[in-house]
Amino acid sequence: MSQVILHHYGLSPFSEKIRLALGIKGLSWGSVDIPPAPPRPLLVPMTGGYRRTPVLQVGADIFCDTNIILPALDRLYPEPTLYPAAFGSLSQALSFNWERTAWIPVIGVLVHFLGDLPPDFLKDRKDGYLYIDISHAAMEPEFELNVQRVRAQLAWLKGALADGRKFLFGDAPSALDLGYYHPISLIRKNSPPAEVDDLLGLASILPWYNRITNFGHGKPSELSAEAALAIAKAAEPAPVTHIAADTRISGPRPGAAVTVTPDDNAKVPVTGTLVAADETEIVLHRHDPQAGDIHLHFPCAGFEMRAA
Ligand SMILES: N[C@@H](CCC(=O)N[C@@H](CS)C(=O)NCC(=O)O)C(=O)O
Repeated sequence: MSQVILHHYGLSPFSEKIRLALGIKGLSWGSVDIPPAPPRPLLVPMTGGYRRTPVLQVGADIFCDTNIILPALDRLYPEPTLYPAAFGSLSQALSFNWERTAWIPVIGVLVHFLGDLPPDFLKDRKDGYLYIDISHAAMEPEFELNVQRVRAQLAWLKGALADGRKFLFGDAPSALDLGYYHPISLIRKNSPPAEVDDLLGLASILPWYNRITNFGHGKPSELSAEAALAIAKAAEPAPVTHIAADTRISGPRPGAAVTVTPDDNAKVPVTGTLVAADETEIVLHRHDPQAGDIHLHFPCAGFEMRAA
């Protein structure tokens, strides 16, 4: 099997979710450091324009969105699992809802502490990613409301951990622990932690938080964007054997030209030929002169597939 390659940047909390998963699984992986904002000219040939971070590459297979990256990692490297049997689906559902609900409030709390970010960065986030102004001036009037919103979500996390358990589903970490962890880490790593702990009432869950921090990131080795692209070009996409039966009775069929677009932000459509889909995953084929034949994998939740 080809080496696992993560295209990411240090400050990206969604990337941290994946780095920690690589740590839990003790994997060696190639680390391609991408800029925090486009242009990313050596990544686009592989992603077809999908613009969010992180992106996971395994040879000529490209996984877009952490909600398909983690299941893919778990399929390729099953031990230890991130989806404990009875709680795998619950983990996916709760993680999706927390990340969606909390993301903008978390950014509101973050910019309260950070102050203003560089104008170019703010413009990129407004025009190409979140479609809102996340400057300090624009977010600050909602600061207290954002604290309420985050605390309301965290109350459930605190409640779930209140009996002193190590992780949400017991003694072993799951994808849900990582999902909850990374937005909290974004705030704690970029503001005075003690102040944030008071503001968000985090004291009781710090042992859980520190346990997750301690997993680390596995064994990354730096890889250039050029080398990653060459690896994709030299590889063939893996046969799609994990999508067993497509029980969908409507929507595009394999072989159809389709677009796949995030439904929340960074709504850049990726065009390709549908290879396979079920109700959890979409696989597209694309051919690019620089990247060769590529399979792109998206989760169904949070993405819209349409006939092209
Ligand atoms: N639902 C996506 C969200 C990813 C996301 O929003 N990532 C941020 C960085 S943490 C991003 O893409 N920012 C804009 C960029 O990097 O271009 C996922 O789970 O992967």
